[in-house]
Amino acid sequence: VAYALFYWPEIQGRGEFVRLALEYASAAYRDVSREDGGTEMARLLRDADTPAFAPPFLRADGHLIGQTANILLYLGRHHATLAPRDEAARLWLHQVQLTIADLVQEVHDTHHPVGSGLYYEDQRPEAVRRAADFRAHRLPKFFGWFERLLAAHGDDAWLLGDTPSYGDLSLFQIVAGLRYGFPRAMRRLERRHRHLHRLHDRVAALPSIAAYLDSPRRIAFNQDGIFRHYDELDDPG
Ligand SMILES: N[C@@H](CCC(=O)N[C@@H](CS)C(=O)NCC(=O)O)C(=O)O
Repeated sequence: VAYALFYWPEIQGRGEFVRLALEYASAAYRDVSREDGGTEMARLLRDADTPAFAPPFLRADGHLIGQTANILLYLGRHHATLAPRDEAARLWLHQVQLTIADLVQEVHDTHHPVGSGLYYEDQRPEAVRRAADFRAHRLPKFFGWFERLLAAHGDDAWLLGDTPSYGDLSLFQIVAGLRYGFPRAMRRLERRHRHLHRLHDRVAALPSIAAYLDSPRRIAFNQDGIFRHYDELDDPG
């Protein structure tokens, strides 16, 4: 097996952006913590020469690579299906991916605005305020930007134009996660970002992705992940 992915075994989380890329590339990989419950991941976080600060991280060809966008940059270099060869296009894709990582952090902060180590129930009033601002200002700003990038290539194009890249897979995951977490806000936004919403459905229909989503390897969204559904954080019903 070429790759070993280390990530929390019970959630999609940030690891899902890597899983989607590995699945789309039809790469052989082990999702190690789902086999051993996290023992080896804990050991590597403690003892590795280049320890990740936090999962996900990937072991590949003697490297131990952390940071989701960094892992995707690496995979893109080794799988032509995931990223273009051209340096300018690769850097642009990486830039988009880093921006997706910023959005993921802001999604996380809607339910944990005060402290990641605190229970949601202990920061609920702050979460309600943070989520309202996220829905009103931040989410439309990120989505407006993604929509502009997609629309620039016309209908039924991909982020970089003619062929999908790991960036499209990540945008799929963003839309899927936010539909789970903020169903009412997402319905409100759908008409304004039709390329982005259609991209979600087109990625879900890619044969290798469709097969993955249908398999037991795809963990269901749940209330321990980054995308969570708390009704009071969504648009008022
Ligand atoms: N910027 C990093 C963030 C990694 C991260 O925050 N991982 C979470 C799980 S999704 C974690 O385990 N965090 C533990 C911590 O920050 O102490 C990435 O994109 O990979």
